[in-house]
Amino acid sequence: MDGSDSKTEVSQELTDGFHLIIDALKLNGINNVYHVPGIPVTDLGRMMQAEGMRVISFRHESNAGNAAAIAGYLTRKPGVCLTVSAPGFLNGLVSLAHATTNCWPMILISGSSEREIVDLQKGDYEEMDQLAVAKPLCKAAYRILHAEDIGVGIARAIRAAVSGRPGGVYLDIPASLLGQVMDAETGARSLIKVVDPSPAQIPAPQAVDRALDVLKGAERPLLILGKGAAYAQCDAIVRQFVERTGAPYIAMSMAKGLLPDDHPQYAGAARSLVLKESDCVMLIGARLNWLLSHGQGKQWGERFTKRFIHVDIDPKEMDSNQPISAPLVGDIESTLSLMLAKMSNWAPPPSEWTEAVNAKRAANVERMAPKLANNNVPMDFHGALGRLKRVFADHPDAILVNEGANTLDFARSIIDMAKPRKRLDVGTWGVMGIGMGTAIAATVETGHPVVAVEGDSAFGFSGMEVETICRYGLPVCVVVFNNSGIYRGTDADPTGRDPGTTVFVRESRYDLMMQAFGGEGITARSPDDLERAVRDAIASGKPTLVNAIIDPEAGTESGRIGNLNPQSAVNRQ
Ligand code: ADP
Ligand code: TZD
Ligand code: MG
Repeated sequence: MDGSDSKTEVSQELTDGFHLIIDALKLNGINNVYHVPGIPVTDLGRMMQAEGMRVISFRHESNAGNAAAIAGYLTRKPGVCLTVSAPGFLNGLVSLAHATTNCWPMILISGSSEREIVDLQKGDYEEMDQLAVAKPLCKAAYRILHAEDIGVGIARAIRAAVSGRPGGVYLDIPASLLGQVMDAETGARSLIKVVDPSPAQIPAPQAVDRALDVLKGAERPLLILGKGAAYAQCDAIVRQFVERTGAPYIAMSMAKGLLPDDHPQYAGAARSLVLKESDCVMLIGARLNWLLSHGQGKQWGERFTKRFIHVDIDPKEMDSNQPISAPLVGDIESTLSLMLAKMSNWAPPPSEWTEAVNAKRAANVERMAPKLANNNVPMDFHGALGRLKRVFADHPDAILVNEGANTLDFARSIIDMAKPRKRLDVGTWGVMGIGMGTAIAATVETGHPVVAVEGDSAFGFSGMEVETICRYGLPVCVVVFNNSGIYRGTDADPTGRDPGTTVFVRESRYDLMMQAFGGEGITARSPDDLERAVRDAIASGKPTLVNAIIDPEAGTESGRIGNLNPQSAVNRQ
C-alpha cells in the first residue's frame, strides 16, 4: 500500500482515499450528500459531484445535518452529512444527536486533523479529538486511518446506522486518508456491499400469542402509531392490521397519514377520551416518552389500570415507563404480519366503545369547523391553518414541514395528512431549526413539493438556507407564521430598556429574504391571500416565501406544552 512509488509507475491503475469513499457510498446506494465545503473535504465534495452523486451544499452544517437526518428517515438508508473539522463537525453534531434521539439512520462524515498532532495537542488547524467528542452523542463512532480500511469503515457505519434501532453514526476521516493511494483493483476488492443491512427481527411465537391474548381480552382497545411505524415502510401491513383489529387508533405527530387522517378508525379528534378510557393500549413504533406523558397522569386515567402491548425493535424500550403486559420485540413488518396470520376470525371491539369514540370525534370536529373557516384580519392560527388544510387536501403528495410552538401544535391538529411520511417536524426533542434542512432534503429525496409551515422564531434558526433553496431551484414554499415573536409578539421589558425577550421586529419582511436570492416573496394578511399564495407556489414549483402576518396576540405560551415551564415562587415586580 505504499503509494508513493507505484504512483509514478502505474498511475492509471491507482485509486485513493477520495475515490474509495465515493465508490463505497455509491456501491451501497448512497447517492446524496448534504455538505458544507472547506479544509480538508472541499475536493471530496467536488469529486462526489463529478462522480454523479447529488451534493447539496448548505450555508451551515446544522442545516446540512438536519437534511441528512430526515433523508435517513425518509429512505431507510443513512443520510450523509459531510463537514470540515472541529467547528464544522460540532455544528453537524447537534443534528447527529437529533437523528439518534429520533431513531433515524444518519452518518456524519467529518474531516479531521492528523492523529500525531491531535493526540499530542500540538495545536493543528481546527484541532479536536472529534471521535471522543462524538462517541457519547451517537449510536456508534469510527475512524478510518488506512485507505484499505475504507470499505470496512463505510460498511460498519451503514450497518450501525440502519440495523436494530436506527441512529446516528460518526465517521472520522483524517485529512491524510483522502490522499492515500493504493492499487485500484485491490481497492475495488476491499469495498463491501452490505448484505441485508437491517435484518428482519422476528418476535418469538409465544410473544405473539401473548399479545393476541391481551388484545383479545380488551373491551376498550386503543392503538398508537408512532414514527417508528412510518419509518418501517410497511404501510399496507400496518393498515391491514389496524383495520383487522377494528380498534380506534391515534397517530403520533410524524405517523399522521400512515393511514389517511380521515380513516373511520382515526381517533385523533377524540384523543383525550381514548387515552383516558381505553383499557388496553398497543404501541406500534411509539415510545411512552414525554410526548405521551410517560403513560401516566390525568390524561391517562388511573395508573396501573391499563394493559400495554408494545411493539418495538429495541428490547430496552420495554417497561421504560409503564409495565408492559405483552412486549413484542421485533420489527414492525414481521411482527404485525405474524399477528395478522393468527387473526382471521378477529372480533371487532364492543360497539359501545367504538360508538362512544365516534360520537366524541364528530362533536369535536363540528365544534372546530367554524373556527377554521374564519377570514379574520389580522389572521389567527385557526383561520390561517384552516386554509392550509384545504390546500393539503388538494395536494396529498405535498410534504408538510412544520416547526414552531403554536404554529407547530395547531398545524399538527388542524392539517390532515392523507399519505405516509408527508408530515416532517421537530421530532422527539422539539428542535427549532430543522425547517430548511428538512424541506430541502424532503424534496431532494422524494421529488415532491414541500410546504414548510414555520413559526417566525423557528424559521430564523435556518432561514439563510433560502439561498440554498433558490440556488438549487427547489419546489419549496416557506410559509412564515409571523406573529412577531416567540409564542406571541406582545412581551415588553419591564424596565423599559430593551425589547421583551420573546419579541421580534414587528411585521418583519421575511418575504424580502426570498426575493433577495431570486425567489418569490409575498405578504399575506388574510386567509384568502394565504391560500391563494400557497396554491400558486405549489402550481409554479418556484421557491416561494409567504410572509403570513398573524395577530401577535393569538398564541399561547409554549403552544400546548406550557405546563412544562417551571414557575418561580418569587415575585420581585
Ligand atoms: P413517536 O415520537 O412517533 O412516538 P418514537 O420516536 O418515540 O415515535 O418511537 C419510535 C420507535 O420505533 C423507537 O422506539 C424505535 O426503536 C422503533 N422502531 C424504529 N424502527 C422500527 C422497526 N422497523 N420496527 C420496530 N420498531 C421500530
Ligand atoms: N432552541 C432550540 C434548538 N429548540 C427549541 N425548542 C428552543 C430553542 C425553544 N423554543 C421552543 O421550544 S419553540 C420556540 C423556541 C425558541 C419558538 C417558538 O416561536 P415561533 O412559534 O415563532 O417559532 P409561535 O407560533 O410564535 O409559537
Ligand atoms: Mg412566532
